[in-house]
Amino acid sequence: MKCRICGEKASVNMREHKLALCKEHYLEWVPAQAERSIKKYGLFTHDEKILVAVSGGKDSLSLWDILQRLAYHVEGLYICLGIDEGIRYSTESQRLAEKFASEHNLKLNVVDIQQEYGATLPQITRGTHRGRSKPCSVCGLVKRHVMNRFARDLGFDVLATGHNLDDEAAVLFGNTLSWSGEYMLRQGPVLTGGSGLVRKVKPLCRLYEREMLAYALLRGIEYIYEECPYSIGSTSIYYKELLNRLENNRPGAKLTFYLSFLEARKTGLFTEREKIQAELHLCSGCGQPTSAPGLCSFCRLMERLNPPPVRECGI
Ligand code: Q46
Ligand code: ZN
Ligand code: ZN
Repeated sequence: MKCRICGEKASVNMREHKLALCKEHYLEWVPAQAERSIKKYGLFTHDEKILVAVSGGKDSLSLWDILQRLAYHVEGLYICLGIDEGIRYSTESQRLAEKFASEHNLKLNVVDIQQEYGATLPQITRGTHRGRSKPCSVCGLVKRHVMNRFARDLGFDVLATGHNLDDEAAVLFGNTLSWSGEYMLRQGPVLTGGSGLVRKVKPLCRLYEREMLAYALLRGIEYIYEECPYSIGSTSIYYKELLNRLENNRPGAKLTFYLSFLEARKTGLFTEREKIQAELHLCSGCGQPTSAPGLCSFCRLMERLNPPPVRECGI
């Protein structure tokens, strides 16, 4: 297989695009694809301050790498969740995020949730619903809250995450199965900000997971290979496996699924009721955006974890 641009031996063959490229041209092609999404969906400009959520994994470190190569004004945020039973996932992923930052002379901000909120993610999960909450739903909630609060308080214009096409297609597949209109309306390359919510963007949303893997490997980015121990057996991994089987038989199916959804969404696919349900409110506790009026899920979670002291009745 030869590189379509220079005719040298190809390093990456993308059946989904009918395109093969050598290492040099592949490492140019990926940032160009990200830049195309940034422009097409109006994600951000060179004048804006961007915070990249960095987990130590291949996607977020590659995103950080790509944005600095494209000369955007970017800093990283690592959230230490304290998932350290067994493989010391948090310690190792933080070490790799810090290593990447220092090697590229980039600024990494770190929020340790144990220092900030008095408990690690496993402790928060055990302390809720008598330990029956799923770690990933608690984790998603905590990360969304911390990322938005940090970005808002430190004056960032935009929060960028490393979600790739496989992540987006899996979420869309799950939402489609139950036709969850309000969630589908909030899914996309950009979630507009305002009223306490910092704009959230996904510059890698059109790039396949294996394309990002190839980018990280060819760029020599050292990332955490181990998956988070809580991801084992998750629904999103199951959906990804199903979609991979589809993609194997029909290269490009995932991209078509996602892009067709984005097109269909523009044409009145959803009811007025779903549009109202998708609107955000401000939490009466922390002032951050929430899907329903009253306290947000994060504040309710923290309330359950640290209930107010029981008062003496005084009789
Ligand atoms: S870190 Fe958190 Fe993931 Fe681990 S607990 Fe689940 S959501 S799997 S991206
Ligand atoms: Zn080439
Ligand atoms: Zn709140």
